[in-house]
Amino acid sequence: MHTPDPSLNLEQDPRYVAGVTGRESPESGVVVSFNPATGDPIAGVKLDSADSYEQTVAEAQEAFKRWRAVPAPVRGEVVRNIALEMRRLLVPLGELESMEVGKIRAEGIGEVQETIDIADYAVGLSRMVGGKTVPSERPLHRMMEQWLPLGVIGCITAFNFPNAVWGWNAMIAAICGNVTIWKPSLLAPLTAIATNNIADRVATEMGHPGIFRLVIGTDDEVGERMIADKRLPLISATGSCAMGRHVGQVVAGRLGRCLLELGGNNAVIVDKDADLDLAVKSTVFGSVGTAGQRCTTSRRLIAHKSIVDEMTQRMVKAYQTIKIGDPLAEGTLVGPVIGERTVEAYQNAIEQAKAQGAEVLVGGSVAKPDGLGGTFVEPTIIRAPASNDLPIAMDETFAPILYVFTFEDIEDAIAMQNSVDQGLSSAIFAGNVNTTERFLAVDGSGSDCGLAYVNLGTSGAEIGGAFGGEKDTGGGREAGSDSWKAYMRRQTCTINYGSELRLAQGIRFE
Ligand code: UN1
Repeated sequence: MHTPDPSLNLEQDPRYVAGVTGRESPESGVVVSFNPATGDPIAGVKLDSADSYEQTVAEAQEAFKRWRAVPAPVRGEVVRNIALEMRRLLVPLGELESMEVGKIRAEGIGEVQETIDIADYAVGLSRMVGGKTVPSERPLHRMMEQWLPLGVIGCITAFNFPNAVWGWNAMIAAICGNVTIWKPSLLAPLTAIATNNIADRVATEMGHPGIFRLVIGTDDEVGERMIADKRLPLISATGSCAMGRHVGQVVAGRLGRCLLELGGNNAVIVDKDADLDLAVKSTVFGSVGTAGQRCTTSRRLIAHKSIVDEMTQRMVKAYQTIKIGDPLAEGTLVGPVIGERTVEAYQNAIEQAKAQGAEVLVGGSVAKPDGLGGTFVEPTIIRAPASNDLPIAMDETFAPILYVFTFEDIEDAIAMQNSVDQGLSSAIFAGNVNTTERFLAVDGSGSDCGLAYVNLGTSGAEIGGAFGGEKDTGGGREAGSDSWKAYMRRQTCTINYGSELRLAQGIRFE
């Protein structure tokens, strides 16, 4: 069980076992977190068992009974203080993330900022999550909706956003009156412990212990139990499409609620009249940021035939100047990928692309910058054959590979953009309003994604909008807009304040 920990001092925490090798071992009951830049173990973390999971859920149910009785704006006050504490610890927490998952310092800190942003948003929301009054067809009757806390929420997160995705869920869930049980990726347990401890410590100090819970366990021991657990009315899960398909089926089997945020295969369309400076800068960030390991990473560039050569040459030039290396060092733009399996997937995708007639324009190899022993790969641009036929580009390879396609007619570009199974993020760079509006067409015939950008890249969403996507991306929406509704249950209330029985639909029963 992960008891509240008032300290961020890793060495003093008895849960860390020094000198353990191997990633996760149910036998020893330990998972080891590695620094992907050096390949060195940082610390071992004790795994939760089926028993400790049970205990966590039982305690969470008790905490829920207390927490739901707290008025929503008072819950907001707790979240406000969590945001203040996250601000105070912004840099060390961001740096811990850099060390554990390899994202560069600016992106590690930026991710914690994203949690602060959603917490601020949730504070405002804590005074707004109300329902509406609906006109009743009957005299002396009132109909209204109210939104009620849902219960204990299960939140499963991936390694690549080990802080903010929890924030999107837990901060909103908290103001809605829920308790969150978080199962983080076993590749990022330290960031999860630090993050959850901050929230739990602040809430506990304010008299509300047990609102933010953590279970760190294997999929078999904890994950499967969690998704099948009827006591968790909502499972919010972020990860691969394969994982989401399994979670979705298990949760649907018990008629629970799912919020899925799964893979993306995001394209950038660049039209003939686009501002190429802007398109190049945005697409470089979109494709190599977080070493290509965002669900919103730009994976396909679909460029008009009149500018495709210039666009790709400029991209290649930019890629040649990108500094790969220690994610915590000044000037590094690309850190390591998370581990060997990603390196293998990267190499395999490049081999397949070549076999399918594509050409590697830049990158394509494993890198060993600054003598570091970690898992680094070169950001890669691959030009599809003139036929645009490149089956490997239909897959999401979670690594910095950008495939380039060519179009003549914007209709073909949109069809190409929509031709993949996933539907998370999409972008267009164009100078003509007719083209950009075509991409956003209100009849739904434009981009089929949950996120659509004009003259911006595919990654880097703000928290104020709803985040998520369609098709194999899973259909869930998190963060802003009305995503809070997923964390509450709606009750339609009808009140007769007269003294006669009046039946709806004019039915007489006398
Ligand atoms: C993810 O990769 O799972 O839009 C989340 C973005 C970030 C969130 C990414 N704000 O790129």
